[in-house]
Amino acid sequence: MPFEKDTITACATPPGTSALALIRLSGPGSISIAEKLSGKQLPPRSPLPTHLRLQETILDEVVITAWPKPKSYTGEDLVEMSCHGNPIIVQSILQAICTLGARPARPGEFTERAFLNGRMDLTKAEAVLDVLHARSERALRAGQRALSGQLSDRLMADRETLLQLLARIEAWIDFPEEDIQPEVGAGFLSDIKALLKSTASLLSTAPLGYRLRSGYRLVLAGPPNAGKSSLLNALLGMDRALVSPIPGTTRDTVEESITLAGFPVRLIDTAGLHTSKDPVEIQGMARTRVAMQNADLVLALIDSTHPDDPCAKEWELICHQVITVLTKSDLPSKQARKGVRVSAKTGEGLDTLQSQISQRLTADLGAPGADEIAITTRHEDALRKTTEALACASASLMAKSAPELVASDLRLALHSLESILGVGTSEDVLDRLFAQFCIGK
Ligand SMILES: Nc1nc2c(ncn2[C@@H]2O[C@H](COP(=O)(O)OP(=O)(O)OP(=O)(O)O)[C@@H](O)[C@H]2O)c(=O)[nH]1
Ligand SMILES: [Mg+2]
Repeated sequence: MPFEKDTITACATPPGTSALALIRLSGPGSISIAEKLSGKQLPPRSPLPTHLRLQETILDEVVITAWPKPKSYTGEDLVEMSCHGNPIIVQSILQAICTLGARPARPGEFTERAFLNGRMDLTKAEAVLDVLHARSERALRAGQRALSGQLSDRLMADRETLLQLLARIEAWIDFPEEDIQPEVGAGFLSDIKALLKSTASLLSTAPLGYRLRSGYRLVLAGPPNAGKSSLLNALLGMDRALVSPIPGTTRDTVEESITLAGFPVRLIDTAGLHTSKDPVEIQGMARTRVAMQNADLVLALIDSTHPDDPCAKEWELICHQVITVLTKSDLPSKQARKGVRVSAKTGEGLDTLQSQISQRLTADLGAPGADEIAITTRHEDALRKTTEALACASASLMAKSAPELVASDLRLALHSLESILGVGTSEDVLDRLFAQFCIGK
């Protein structure tokens, strides 16, 4: 059922001063409000330069485009106004629009309306979020693919197969005398197995999706004064963390993002690990250990000017993935251990280190594919349920159980699969999802 009640408005561009700002209106009153403010009739889908006036006051010189329903972003009457990017102007236009009957939009409400009006399924609405928030080229490409419908097309194809399987088994339940035995019927089991393969292949993209959205966690660990903060700053190319010759300078974790091999990478500098009775240092080191445990990769820093490191063994115990880094390579070395030699001071070895990190990253998450899709944790949960239900249906079929049992599992699989596309998705899931959007989108 189409969703259309009130008219909403918001500024779709970020707050602050800019050359232009974009104000949007959506809902039944949007075109008439814009026509009242401009005093002109708006041609459909054609930009119109005009002035906006409230009573006798000129609000701004703007360009207005009206997008009549149903072929607009939201599926409702939609108006976009480009005005000068001064927050005072933006505010006065928004106020005037609200005076004429609109209300301020909630975060994501334009996209929510697009979804509720059937302009996009839920995977595409989520892809809008991915495209807006992508922090690397690879994340952006994956988001754009989902937005263009590659994920929903795959899910729709699986849904179609499931519907056909259900129709076949229900026909057998309803007309058993016809003796259409689905377990021996053409390809019934192999269709379920093909579906299982398809959902499993989508499920396998979940770790990639998680890393593309949250970033690959790269932790810099080592004893105090090993040069962790200096290396963090050198990798970032900016002076982010405090550096000093006093051991124990960094007491808490310090995080910053960079892009490596097309991935968003979260660099996490930590408090140095050593034996200490200082309660603040003990807390800081506890955070270091948590960061190491949650890391995708740890750079284990060893000061090459020091012969030994009492905590070195701990890295191997805590971390799965370690690259040993010998720091301060510009100074004479007293270390026999092997590792990537770097100098935060001269930049020596940084290229080698970056390419080793990139190699690990690609080994962990695979090289970018031309049709790469990266599902979200919401998709992952639903796909797991789909897979479980399909596996049950397949087991029941092989055990020659009652066809009603197989049908019930297939219905469950269908229900979970459809929830990914937004069919029957509960209101609180939708609320949580759209709340992640910015206002005006
Ligand atoms: N010569 C030289 N000195 C370095 C290099 N990297 C770090 N240092 C020096 O080593 C000292 C410690 O550096 P930090 O980066 O603060 O070391 P840290 O591991 O973060 O130390 P904590 O925060 O105390 O655990 C500082 O005096 C740095 O200037 C380097 O590549 N070459
Ligand atoms: Mg430090």
